Amino acid sequence: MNKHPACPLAPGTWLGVLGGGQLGRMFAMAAHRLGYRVAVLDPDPECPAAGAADRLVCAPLDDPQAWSVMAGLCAAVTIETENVPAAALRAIGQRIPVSPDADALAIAQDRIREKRFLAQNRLPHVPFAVLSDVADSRDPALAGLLPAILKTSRFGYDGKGQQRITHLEELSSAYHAMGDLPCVLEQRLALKCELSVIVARSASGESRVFPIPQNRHENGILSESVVPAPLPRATLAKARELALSVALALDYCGVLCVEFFLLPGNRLVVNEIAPRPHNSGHFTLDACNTSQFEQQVRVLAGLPLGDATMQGGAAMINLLGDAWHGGEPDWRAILSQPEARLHLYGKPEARPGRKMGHITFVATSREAARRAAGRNAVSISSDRLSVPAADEHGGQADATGRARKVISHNTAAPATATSGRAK
Ligand code: AIR
Repeated sequence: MNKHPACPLAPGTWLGVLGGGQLGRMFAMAAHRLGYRVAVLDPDPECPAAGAADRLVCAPLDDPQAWSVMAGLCAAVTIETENVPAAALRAIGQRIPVSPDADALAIAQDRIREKRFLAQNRLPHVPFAVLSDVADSRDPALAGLLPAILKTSRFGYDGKGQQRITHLEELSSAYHAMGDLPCVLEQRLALKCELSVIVARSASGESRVFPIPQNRHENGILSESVVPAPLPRATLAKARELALSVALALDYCGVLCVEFFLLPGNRLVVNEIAPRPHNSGHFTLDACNTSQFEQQVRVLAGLPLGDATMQGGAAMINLLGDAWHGGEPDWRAILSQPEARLHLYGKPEARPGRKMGHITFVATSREAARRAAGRNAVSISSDRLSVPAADEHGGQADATGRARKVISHNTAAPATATSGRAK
């Protein structure tokens, strides 16, 4: 496989990204800063990355003709979601360098393969069982894993495709409700906290690890990351070591996030692996010398990795679509805070639980950053945001006159276990 440019790609060269969500948008912005041109493959003409890219190849992610267009236009291609078929990277990788490679994506996008990979490489993981058909769900031996979370093997993220299981009798109907698709049953563990380690690794095996955030989730969706995680040095060192072992075992090239659960006794287990920049790494945009997206560009373009350190501390808060229930929030209070860096993704449709943007509070210490975030919590909370007049469709026209569609809040959304989060 064509893995890596022999020498750095010159500015002006086209870099491609498969997927056009917010992660693709931030990749495009970082690539532009270094002088590259960017092509995005996404089926949605209004996807967040479309406005930040030089060219949108508007087609489904599984369209082989579109893969061919990307391979013809770009000098190297990366991804921004694991819902890209591994076959896309395999096909494009025959012609130009891709990162990550198709094998790493195939493992990280499929919970069954991911768990088996961790087990085979003796990396600590959550006890699990694979359910390939409904007969498996009736196996009495599964009682040993309960209480547990049933997760679809593919295509789940932000708490989607997950269900809590307390009694064995619930399992068959839950399996059926998940579409009779291959699943993993994961034991629900008592967690002290969650943390994530973001690693950038070049084709030559050089790596940089970012400061480690501690993450808090609500309803299966990341709500806050605080950096550096307030944990013992030895625990952070162990998390770094394990994340680098994951990257090495995958022979990974690109940016990778390894999410961990911290258990009582400060024991770490890998929750999951994301083969791309990660929401919990958004603080790197404002707080680190090099962001996770710039590292993604650097690896793809064959440039040296950047310095991943930060001074002081940061707290990142996600802005979900719920905050738009009365129309576009009034950002003036946030923008007047010196510690706050507001990022909005330009999504035309605000759905409950949908990631619309984030705010990073950057300060001289983690505590100061948290205090600044706390001070702003009132203005961030959806109840307290000022509500401009809505247009006749229930949406609100933004400054460009484009109506933003606001989908009503579904209060009946099921809660997801802390340990049963997104893929
Ligand atoms: N994403 C990818 N995996 C997990 C997440 N959150 C990002 C990618 C993807 C976007 O979320 O950038 O394209 C999809 O967001 P949405 O709101 O359209 O579901």
